[in-house]
Amino acid sequence: MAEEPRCWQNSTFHNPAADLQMPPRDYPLEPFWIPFTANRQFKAAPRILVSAKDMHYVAEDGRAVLDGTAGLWCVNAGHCRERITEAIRKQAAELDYGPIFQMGHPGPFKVAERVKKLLPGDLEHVFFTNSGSESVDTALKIALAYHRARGEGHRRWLIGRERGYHGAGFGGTSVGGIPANRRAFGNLLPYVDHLPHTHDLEHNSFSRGQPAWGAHLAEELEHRIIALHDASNIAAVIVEPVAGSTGVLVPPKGYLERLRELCDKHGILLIFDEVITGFGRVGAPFAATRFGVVPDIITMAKGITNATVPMGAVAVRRGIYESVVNGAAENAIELAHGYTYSGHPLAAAAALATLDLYEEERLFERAASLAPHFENAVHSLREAPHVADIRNFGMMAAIELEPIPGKPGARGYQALVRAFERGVLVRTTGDVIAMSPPLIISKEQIDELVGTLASVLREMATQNP
Ligand code: PXG
Repeated sequence: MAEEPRCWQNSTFHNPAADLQMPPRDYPLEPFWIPFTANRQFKAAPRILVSAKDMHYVAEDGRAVLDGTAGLWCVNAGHCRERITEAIRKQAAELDYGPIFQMGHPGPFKVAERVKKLLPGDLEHVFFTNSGSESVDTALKIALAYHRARGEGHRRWLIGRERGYHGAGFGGTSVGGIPANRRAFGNLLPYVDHLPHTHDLEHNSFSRGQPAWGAHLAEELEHRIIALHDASNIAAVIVEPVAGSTGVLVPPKGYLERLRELCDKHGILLIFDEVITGFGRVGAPFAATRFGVVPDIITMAKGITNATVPMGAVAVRRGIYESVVNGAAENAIELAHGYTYSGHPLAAAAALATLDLYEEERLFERAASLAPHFENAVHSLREAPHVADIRNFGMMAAIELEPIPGKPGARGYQALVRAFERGVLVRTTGDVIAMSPPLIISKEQIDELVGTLASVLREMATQNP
């Protein structure tokens, strides 16, 4: 196969759809209940994407839209990469599906080996799922099963963090710390508590990279959580090393290291949820590598297949796998857990091609080398109207806006809509604008992304001073 040109070398984007007369929408909007979306608001003025290549989407009206969010933090190598789409096409024709309970096919074995090579320490075994949510629920179940296998079944408490996002399953929602995501769903899991989050506008606003303030908040694990529940009852602590969904909260210097020490001291498993931070987003294979803090379990998804086919994974340290597997009776199923589509052949083929692409194009290193330009660009928005904070790490950044009095989230949503109208896709959560472009973005495109936001913010200020 001829080598694909590196897409950041093609700085001019030819939009094929722009030459076409776009057909009218030939489907109704009502039947689809759109996730995590204000359905009535969206359906009144939908934003529909119909195709994509490299750094751009094409909207249904034919406009090219620069992807400032890598889809939903997942298309790390850019869109519709030939290498990956070809691998999926080929696999679909060769082995479409294979049962994965008591049977096997090559794909997931190969992917597990490749992922293992990217992992730090002795994280050596990989369990496959189909999403980040399933990865989180799997990780929590593995943590409980591990303690039980070692005769410590009393360790039942699962500790998340305020403002954490760990997906939409009952486990992830329970350890998650975003109130709006929990409110409607009753009691959720029992035996769950939360650490405080580390964001504080007074102490760490406008930090470039890791804030200097906030490591002491890790002590809350001992001072409050362990004091309350007793260390011997706690199974695991789960955190995003850099929180994504909640608006890019970067760990204070020393914070993750201290969490690791405290978990070690008390026999508590430390889980890093790297669904967003995995596969290059922070300029290294994983945030664990980047911060030099090795957790016991890492959850991942999104970038593992460049988001082409759903796949998630949970990596565990050798001792966890061995305790659970060797702790069970011979010939017994050691972990009664898994999914019909765990290690699906199409996802596995997509993952292998994606990992090849990351490696050949050195995209994790590219992310690391682009990060300073990205940092300078986003921090140039400091003087833009209504900016309350700017934070960044690797190829993740957030601009926190002051809310319009009495209308939280309205300013953020306006920014999303206006940026989209100007041909740039960003993500907003409340009044925080998040950016996480594909790692193939060029410096010029970073400037375009940030420049567009600057004019959007100025324009909005004239209407909503
Ligand atoms: N953990 C983390 C850290 C995540 O960010 C999940 C788990 C769940 O993954 P799935 O694949 O089940 O969605 C996520 C997902 C956003 C946004 O813009 C973030 C996610 C998903 C959709 C939107 O903030 N993260």
